Amino acid sequence: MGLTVAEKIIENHLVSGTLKRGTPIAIKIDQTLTQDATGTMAYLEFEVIGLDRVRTELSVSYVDHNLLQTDFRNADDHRFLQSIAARYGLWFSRPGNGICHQVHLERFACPGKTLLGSDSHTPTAGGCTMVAIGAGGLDVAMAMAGKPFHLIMPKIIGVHLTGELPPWVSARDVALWMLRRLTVKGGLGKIIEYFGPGVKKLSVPDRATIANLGTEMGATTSVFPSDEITLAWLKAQGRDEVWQEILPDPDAVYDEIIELDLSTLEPLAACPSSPDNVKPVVELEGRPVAQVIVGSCANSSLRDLLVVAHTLKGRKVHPEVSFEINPGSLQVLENLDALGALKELIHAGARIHQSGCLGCIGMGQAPATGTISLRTFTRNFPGRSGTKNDQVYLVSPEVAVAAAITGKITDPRKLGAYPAVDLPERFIINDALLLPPLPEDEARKVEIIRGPNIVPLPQFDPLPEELCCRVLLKVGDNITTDHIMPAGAKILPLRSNLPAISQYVFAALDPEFAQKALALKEEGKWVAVVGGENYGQGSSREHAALAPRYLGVRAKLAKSFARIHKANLINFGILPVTFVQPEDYEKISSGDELIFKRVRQALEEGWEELEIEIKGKGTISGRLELTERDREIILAGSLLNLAKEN
Ligand code: MIC
Ligand code: SF4
Repeated sequence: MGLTVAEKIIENHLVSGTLKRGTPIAIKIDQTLTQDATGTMAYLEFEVIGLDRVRTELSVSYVDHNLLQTDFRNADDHRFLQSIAARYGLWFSRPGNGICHQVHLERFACPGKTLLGSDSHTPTAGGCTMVAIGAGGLDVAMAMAGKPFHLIMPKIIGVHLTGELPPWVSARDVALWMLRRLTVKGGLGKIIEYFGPGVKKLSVPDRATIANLGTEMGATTSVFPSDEITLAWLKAQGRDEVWQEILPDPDAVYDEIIELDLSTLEPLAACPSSPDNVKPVVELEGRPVAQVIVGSCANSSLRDLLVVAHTLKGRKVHPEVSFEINPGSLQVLENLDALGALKELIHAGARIHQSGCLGCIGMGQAPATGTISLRTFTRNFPGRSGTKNDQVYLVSPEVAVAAAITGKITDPRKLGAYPAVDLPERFIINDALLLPPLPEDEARKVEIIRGPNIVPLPQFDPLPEELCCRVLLKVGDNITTDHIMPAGAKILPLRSNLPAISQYVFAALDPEFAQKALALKEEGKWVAVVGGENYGQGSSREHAALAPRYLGVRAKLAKSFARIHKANLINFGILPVTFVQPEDYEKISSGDELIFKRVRQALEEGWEELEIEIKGKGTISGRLELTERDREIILAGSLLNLAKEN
């Protein structure tokens, strides 16, 4: 039987297990990436593991998320990260060099390799045929230590692409079409693999946009084949020596096939406030827009900014619109300039920002009250922009620029001729802000620089025989990690300071959550949180597990969990339990006391279900969907404890 592209790469990296769907596997990780907001914690964890140097083929530490430097704290984090990279043999991408996923695609992505990144959009590199997976910082720290990555072998959805995108329709619309079909949880436990003649019509940055947004479907990763288009991209990056052809076998078998004729697509938009709330732009036309931003790891490549610049030629930004450009990387910015397109943007009235995540993670660029913001970003979860009751629409660069010109949501097909965009055969490559790893003897002499905001990790104790927890919060479906552990300009500087950041856990849902949890902790009591479907979707931030654990959260009971968040809960010894009978969700209220009976024994003996007493209300059954390794981690109290025991 033939293999798909994803199967070929996974098979080549299997350390344990087989390609049998739904079974635990471990894969060798060739490359890792971290970004500053998750990186500080990941390197504190790597230090606890106690190795002298990273044991991957390549590891990169990027600074892209928090560039504001409103006080000493971010600058301290950046210096810490730079000294860590020098000490342990990593590449270091300095602030201003660009968003990790865009820079990785340009400088390091390599067909056929595996990549583990402490950022949920790591699958972007699937556009260059990597099996690239987002994970918590601790999993990435373990991979840097040369340990395999553990996951459940996903199903593979094949998306058969035919036809060609019409004018004014682009890769974003492919992803939005997929999001409408799969929803934010349809990719759970799945890899999305694109194949068929339509693939040839998509450049690597287009493929990367589509792979990037697979994260919003909950997919483990998304993958494209490696063909002559991939070769052209690598040549343009001066890296064609890493190219190899990787195509699906003609008799490859997908677990499910979705047919998509690209020529039938139209401009789409994800409406407030979920990436899967997708509608055709024609249905939204005329709504007034106050802000438009082109940027983020999904849509800020040279192609994206060229389309915008050329469309603006001879036009001006509408007086009611703040039109902002966040270039994906320094390389994008420099090439844009060399092609004369930066001038077009500036002349039309665009505000040019430095390369980085910026408003995508709420670091500035918050929209005005009650106004619509159109963004080529990845997520429009409520409040993520930094403004309460925000109205963020996720769109293609084409739809974005149309609104920047007209001041309202506009079908870009009304703008006339679609500008031709030719990518250079060879990009201007400038690695001025990319520092290579130091040789071992020099690296050993490097001193790690630690500012006062960098606080070492606490110890977490093993699981008790029986868990008695107070339910401090009950939430609904699709709760995001932005709800659990918000980001933004106020909170992001605290990512390397666990006691401080813990104060903001669930801040928007219950501002007193942290206080109440700490008070219970003082009394020696644990806390539980109850959730609905797809609990913990979104970011890979392990702080959404680590900070609650610090506050004494020991169990989460939900209808279902998002993949990365569940792994993070396990890594920090929080028990993820699902309802055997989903209707039991109704039986629990905030304030109830839950007793997870004989929980140690349940984990030690591999039980699939355990009894949960709701004090004064009766007993329900909880499901333990955990591998043997997951059980060992939870019993030990955290993955770090287990690693030390072994
Ligand atoms: C995001 O887009 O939510 C982030 C910020 O990139 C996160 C990582 C983080 O919280 O630091 C992600 O997607 O994993
Ligand atoms: Fe940065 Fe936004 Fe991409 Fe996250 S989604 S990595 S915040 S650009």
